[in-house]
Amino acid sequence: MSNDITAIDRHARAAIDAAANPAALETVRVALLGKSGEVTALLKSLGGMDAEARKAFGAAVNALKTGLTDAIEQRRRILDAAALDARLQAERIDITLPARPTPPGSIHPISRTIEELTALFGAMGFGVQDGPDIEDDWYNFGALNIPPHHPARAMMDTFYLKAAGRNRPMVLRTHTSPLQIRTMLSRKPPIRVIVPGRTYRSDHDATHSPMFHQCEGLVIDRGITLAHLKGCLVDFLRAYFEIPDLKARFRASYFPFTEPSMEIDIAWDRKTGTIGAGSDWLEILGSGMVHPNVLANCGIDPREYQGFAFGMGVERITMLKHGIPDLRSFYDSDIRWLSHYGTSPLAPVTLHEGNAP
Ligand code: 2NL
Repeated sequence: MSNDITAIDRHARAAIDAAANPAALETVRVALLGKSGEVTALLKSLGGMDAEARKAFGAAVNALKTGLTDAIEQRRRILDAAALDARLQAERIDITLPARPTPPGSIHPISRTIEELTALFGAMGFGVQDGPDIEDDWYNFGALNIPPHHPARAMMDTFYLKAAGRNRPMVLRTHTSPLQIRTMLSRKPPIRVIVPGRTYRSDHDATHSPMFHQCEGLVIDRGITLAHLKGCLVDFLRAYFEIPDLKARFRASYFPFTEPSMEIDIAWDRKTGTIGAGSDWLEILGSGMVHPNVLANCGIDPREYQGFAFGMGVERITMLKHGIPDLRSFYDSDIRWLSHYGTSPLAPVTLHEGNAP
């Protein structure tokens, strides 16, 4: 009988080593240790033996069983690792494959101008503020010293929205000023911010769009004067238009939220269209010293703090810089127009010239 065991052990181990894959190994395991397996049959035969024989033979059969179980387990680990290796090889992804070419995109001129304004004013210490397009009419009009009878408040100029649970309507902001109000209410001076963004007026023709973009700016500190306003805005215009000796003039004007108020014009030549010099003038910026009422409305004491503010149309300064003739083309999404006037997303904004070459 012990010869049997040695023989079974030998051929069983040969069969285990010969199993080429987990399924073949399982077949070998069932043939040895399954319900009607060879080793199982030996174990069953123990029942018919006398106690003496059973003791010696039983120990040998159990040792055989344990030895083969271990051998099968060891073989299974080798086969599983080989199977995993084979799968990893087969499923390997070649990450060196070059990407499929995509058509080049470009930055919309409005976005590009806003990037330039951010860089140019950023270099002068201004941060950028944004906020909601739908405003409370106090932030859009009241806080700005715009009286109730002012024409800007009329239905023909402003989009009003019914708002659930409010007795006053909301408005689509008609300028970006409400964000400067919010800035003054939420921060202590010194304040230096620009607010570029979408604005809305009930107006639509060749030179007006119901949605357009403005960029306003605000500086509040002790001892701010008109000289700061002039220096800051002339520097800005020369950098933006890339004309170091650009001629500008300040012309008295009126806004409810500034006192005194000025329009800033830049020189140009009506005949040649050149900007920066010439005997004609282009209106480009509105500006002024922040009205004491506006400061007081925002909890800032006008006897302690002064400031200047300005506003410009983003479409307008973009049209002038790039010679874009029609306002409506900004919103047409014409891919040919976009690839002509758009800027490469990889071209960095530089401080002295706005656009890199
Ligand atoms: C224009 C004129 C301007 C301002 C905007 C402003 C904002 C606050 C206080 C005082 Cl919170 N002023 N903004 C001031 C002067 C002119 O814009 O022609 N925009 C296109």
